[in-house]
This record gives sequence, C-alpha cells and structure tokens, in this order.
Amino acid sequence: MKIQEINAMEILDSRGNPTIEANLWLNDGTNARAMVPSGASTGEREACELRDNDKSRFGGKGVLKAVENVNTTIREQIKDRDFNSQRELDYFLIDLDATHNKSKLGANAILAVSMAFARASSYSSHIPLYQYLGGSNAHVLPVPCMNVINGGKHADNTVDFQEFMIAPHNASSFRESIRMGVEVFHSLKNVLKSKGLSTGVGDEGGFAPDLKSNDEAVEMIIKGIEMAGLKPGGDVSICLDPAASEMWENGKYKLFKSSGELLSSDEMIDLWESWVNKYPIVLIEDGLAENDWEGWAKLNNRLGNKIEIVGDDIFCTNKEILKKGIEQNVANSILIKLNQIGTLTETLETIEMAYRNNFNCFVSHRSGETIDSFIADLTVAVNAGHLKTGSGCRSERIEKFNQLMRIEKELGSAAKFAGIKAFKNR
Ligand code: 2PG
Ligand code: MG
Repeated sequence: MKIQEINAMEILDSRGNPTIEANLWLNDGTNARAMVPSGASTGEREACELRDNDKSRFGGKGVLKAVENVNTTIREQIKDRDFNSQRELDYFLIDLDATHNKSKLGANAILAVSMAFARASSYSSHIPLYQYLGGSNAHVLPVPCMNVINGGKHADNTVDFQEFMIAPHNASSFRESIRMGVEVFHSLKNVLKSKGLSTGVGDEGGFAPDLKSNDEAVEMIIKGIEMAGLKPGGDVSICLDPAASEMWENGKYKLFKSSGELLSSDEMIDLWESWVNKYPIVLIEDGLAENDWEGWAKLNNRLGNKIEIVGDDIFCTNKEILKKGIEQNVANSILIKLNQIGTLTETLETIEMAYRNNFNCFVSHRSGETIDSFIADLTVAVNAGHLKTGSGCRSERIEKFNQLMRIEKELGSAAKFAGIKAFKNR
C-alpha cells in the first residue's frame, strides 16, 4: 500500500487542550483520519507527548511542533512509499524518530500516523477495523467498566481515588450490559441528589461529589446498583483505579484530598484487602505507585488469586517493562493505552506478550479524549473482554460504546459478550 498524502492539524481534546489529528490518503484514494488522546495522571515512563511549551499559546500545551513533524519530516519520508504492513510502517517511524521514548518526533505525532494508516488500510481492504486488526476470530464484546465516580486528578472534589467503576457483567449482550450500566449511572445520580450532593461530572463523565470518605464512594455506587433493581456482585461488580502514583510521596501514600493521612505501602495493601473483603470488587488498577515495585509484588501475592490486579502507570503499555513485571510477578493484568507507547504495532506486541504469559489486557481511553473510537475496535480485535472508556455521559466516551454496539450488531450471531469471565479469577 502506497501512502499518497498525509497531513496533520492541531485540534482540541475533551478538556479543551490541543491534540493532534492526522489525515492520510492511500494511492487508491482511500482517506482516513485519526485523533490522539492525552492523559492527566501519566506514568513516568510513557512515550513522549510532544508539546510546544510556548506559554503564549494554550498555556504551553500547543502541539504545533508535533503537527509540523508530521507535515514535514514524516511526510517527506513516507509519502509515495510502499508499506506492506502496519508493522513495516510503524517500525519505519520508530527508526525515523530513533529515540527510546519518541521524543524527537513526538509519540503523539507518530501515533496519529500509525492509527490513520491502520484505519485507511481497513477501509481500502473493505474489512472493518476490528477485523483488520484482529482477524476473523475477533468476536468478543467487552464488559464496559464505567467510571461513575471521578476523583483524584480527574475532579476537583474531596475523593482521593481517581476512578470508581461499575462492571455490568451479568448480561446476555454488550447492548444489554450498557443499558444496565447507564441505568445504574442514572440511579446513582438520584442517590446523590437525594443526599444533597453534587451531580456535576469530572473529566471522564463520572459524578464528582465531595464525599466524607473514599469508602462513601463505593457505598453510594452499591446503593445506585440496588436502586436500579440489580444485584451488587451478582449483576454488577466494582472496579477501581485509585491511580496511586499520584498519592506517592517520600515512600508513603498521602490521601491528599480527604484526610491528609499518610499510609505505608503495607497499609495500602491492607486497605485494598479489606475493601475486597467488604465490597464486590473484581479489579484494582494501580492500587500502588509505579515506583513501589516491592509493594506491587506483595499486593499481587495477597490479592492476585482473588481479583484482577492491573498495572497501568507501572507498565505504560511497554513490553520491556511488562517483561520485568512478569518476571517479578507484580500483577496479573496490564492496562492498554496506545499513546503510552506510541504505535499500534508496539501496542499489539505488548498485548501478545501479556496473553502468552497468562496476563489479561484491559483496554483504556485517556482522561483527555476525542470522538475517535479506535479503542472500541482494538478491544474486539484482541478479544480483551473488558475496557474502560468513561461513564454514562459525554460523547467522547459514549462514542466508543456506540461503536461497540455497531460492532456487536455487525458480528451478529458470531458476537460473544465476555461477561464475568472477562476478569481474572472469575
Ligand atoms: C488512567 C487514565 C484513564 P489518564 O489513569 O487509567 O482513565 O487516566 O488518562 O489521566 O492517565
Ligand atoms: Mg490508570
């Protein structure tokens, strides 16, 4: 496939921050575009998101350099060149950048091209993106883990932990599970309203009330599930992403938004164990900080045979770091975010390594998103069984759910909803 033309421009993400969109044409005339998301609670070892740091524009967050890199350096090298596969293009871009973290061209610039090429190739071959990426065995529709209460860095409230998610797993289809999830979202709104709490939402579309404690967030959600006529645990379980790296200070965890209390790594592990015993929790992501590897090994030893222990900031979708994590037995699942590593091919390599080592893959959006629904197709392509991409509102999140409903419809009787088995140890 020959790339006929490529260009990029600066657009805005869901937080009103600049991000990059690439438009790519193949020589058969096929055109596709892709938009890159952006995180707030980022891992230290993520690939470089190139920003202008020109304080006179968007507070330094402009991405004109990344755009320029696509429109000049990358364009000059890939225009009119034949690429036989995604892998060939992605490794060409990796070599062109030639840094370990894509800091020369920017992972945002490279990923925009990588995703646009994949989408254009799928259009050109008349194969839906999920099948183009995953082959004819792509058929599993994921449990949507919906982030119904936002805290941490994603909301200006008193809740320390970043994400409280519901997993509506006891459904016969994705469509039914989304209905259940959204009904819980609406009944949670009523629960909060009835207590005089705010029903404004945070970055990912979950409610962001000021609560007395972190426990209260889970208790509100359990009420919301019951008020929707569903059974906590039986129908809808709970997943957490406390994003603990954000709380890590001088070897301790600081509950910085509520009590200011300092917890040791062991005390955090005790906290998670008590929560798992108390609440219908099936998954904890980033329960500890990315640099607390010793703690991670203990946590996985304590809870890794009961629930899914997902590494996000600690692995950064990076297969070298994942390899170390597998050797040191620190988790049993990995969060998958394309822009943490910067190409589709490397993302697929990380997923393959995870599966070969009996790890689960949990596909994820970023807190700064666009309407690009690429991750919906990716989730089905790799039969990941679960993803997190927001709550029951905000179109940049809902678009992924809508795309998954389209895919489910298109797959027809071949579609299989993952259900509770999507989670480790279930
Ligand atoms: C996370 C993500 C997505 P961010 O921590 O898992 O929910 O947040 O994009 O801000 O890193
Ligand atoms: Mg996370």
